Amino acid sequence: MIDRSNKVRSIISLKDERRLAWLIDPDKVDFLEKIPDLAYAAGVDYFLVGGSLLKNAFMKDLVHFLKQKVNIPVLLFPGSSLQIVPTVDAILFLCLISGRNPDFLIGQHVLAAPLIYHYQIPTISVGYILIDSGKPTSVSYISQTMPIPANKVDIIVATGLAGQYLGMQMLYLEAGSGAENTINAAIVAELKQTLSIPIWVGGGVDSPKKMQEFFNAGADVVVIGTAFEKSPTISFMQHFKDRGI
Ligand code: 1GP
Repeated sequence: MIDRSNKVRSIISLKDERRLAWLIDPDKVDFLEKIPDLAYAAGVDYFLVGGSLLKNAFMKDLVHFLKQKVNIPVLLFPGSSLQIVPTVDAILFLCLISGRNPDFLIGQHVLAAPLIYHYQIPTISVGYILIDSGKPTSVSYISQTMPIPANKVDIIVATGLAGQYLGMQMLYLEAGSGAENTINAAIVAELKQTLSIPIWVGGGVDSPKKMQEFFNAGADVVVIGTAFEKSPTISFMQHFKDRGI
C-alpha cells in the first residue's frame, strides 16, 4: 500500500505540471459505473469529493467505489466537518480566507480535527479564496461570506499572500460551482508571479479552451465539476487530456 503522506507530498510540491482535478458532487452524479473510463479519457489526476450541501449519505460509498476501481488519488473537498470520510487519500483542509466567518476560518476545523487525528487522515492546508462571479453561489450563501470583487486584484493578491505567510500549502481560487463567469486568468497570472505555493482554480470551467487559459496563466491544477456532470461522454472528456505541454 502506498503511504498516503507520499501522495500528499507529491500534490503540494507540484510545479507547472498542469494537473486536472474532477470534482464529484455525490448528489449529482448518476453515472457511477462510467466514472473510471471517463476519468482515464480526460487524464484526470485527482478526484475531489464533497460539496457545499449534501442531501444523502452517499459520499462514503462514492469514495469506496473510486478507491476500488481507479488508481487516482481521492481528495476530500469538505463543505463542513460533517463530511469527513476516513478512507480518502487526503483532506483539503480548507480555510475560507476570503471571508470573515470564524466558523469557516477555524470553527469547523476544530470540530473535524479529532476525527482526522483518530483516522490519521493526511491533511493539506488550503487557503480557499472565493471570488465574485456575478451571481450569488452556494458556497457564498452556505458559508455566509462575501466573495472578493473580481476587479479587486490587489485584495485578491494580498489575501493569497496572507495565506502563504500563514503557512497554507496551496491556494484554491473559487468562482463557485457552475459559475457563469470564471475567474479572470489575469488574476491567476498575477498571483503566480507573487506567490510560491501551488495555485488551484475552479468554478465554471466548461471547455478545454478555458482550462488551457488557466494553465497558460500559471494554474497548477484546474478543477472541473459541472461540465463533466453535464456531458459524461468519452468524446467530451478526451478534449481535456491535452494540456498543451
Ligand atoms: C467548485 O471549483 C469547483 O467548487 C468546480 O466548479 O462545478 O463549475 O466546475 P464547477
